[in-house]
Amino acid sequence: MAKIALITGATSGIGAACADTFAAQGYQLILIARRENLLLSQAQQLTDKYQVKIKTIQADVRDKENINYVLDTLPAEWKEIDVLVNNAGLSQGLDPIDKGDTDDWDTMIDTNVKGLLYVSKVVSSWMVEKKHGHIINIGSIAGKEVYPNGNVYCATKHAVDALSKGMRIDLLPHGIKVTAIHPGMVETEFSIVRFKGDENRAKKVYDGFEPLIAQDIADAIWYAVSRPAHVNINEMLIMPTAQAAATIVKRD
Ligand code: NDP
Ligand code: 8X3
Repeated sequence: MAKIALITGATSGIGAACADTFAAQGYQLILIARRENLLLSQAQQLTDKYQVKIKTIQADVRDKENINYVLDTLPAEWKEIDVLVNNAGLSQGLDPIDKGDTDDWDTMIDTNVKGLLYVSKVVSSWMVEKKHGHIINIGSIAGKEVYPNGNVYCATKHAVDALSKGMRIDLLPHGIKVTAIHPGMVETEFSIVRFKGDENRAKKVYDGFEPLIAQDIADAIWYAVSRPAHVNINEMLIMPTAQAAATIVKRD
């Protein structure tokens, strides 16, 4: 029977690259994101390319009731999830703490921390029953360092770092692996979202150096997932060669 991966935030960037990578490996996919048109076209493309079964769930990970509902009502055979990739996340704004928008703070905390928890609670309970599974949490260099104006986004990613360690401890008795993947700068829709659609400002973030691409992170995730049963990759911090720390980048 094909293995199953559930990927949140699958319509763009790292999540979309993961969907392609897991489908290429023959996994059945459950893909969650808010933009239904993208989910549907992506599922069609992957089905055509790899002939794998895909279930799309148009949902917002912040909506606890709905997340519980859509996961609980999955057919039993789709609850046999081998890999959960907690990828849905975002940054909004880049302002000093006294000038930040509290709605942006709520969005980041609700998505990056609480959304990850809502999905993890349900899926980890199924993994505990089976005594099998692997949870991949997408953290960030922003979960290892704090940079100017990154305040709340960095706090959410520090929370993902702590939660990954906590999950690893709590799920240890059940043989469930937990891996945190911490990327540096990856060129995706991330900066466009951070700067609320300002594509010129977003593009400048990656000017003068070669950033990571989403596939670099999908490759790292696949490396972690494809280790033998007795090996767990606790975490990986993956940077562009031109980036030494959150704010130290060698630009041409
Ligand atoms: P993208 O903006 O390209 O992708 C983000 C994905 O998350 C989209 O598919 C989006 O889909 C989904 N998403 C956002 N909010 C929600 C929500 N409330 N419910 C469900 N899905 C949601 O960015 P990346 O691929 O770069 O980001 C993926 C992860 O990687 C994030 O957790 C980010 O913090 C992290 N990261 C990114 C880095 C970078 O430099 N790009 C570096 C380090 C970490 P939709 O809009 O359809 O819901
Ligand atoms: C995204 C990386 O440092 O650009 O998590 O905020 S950073």
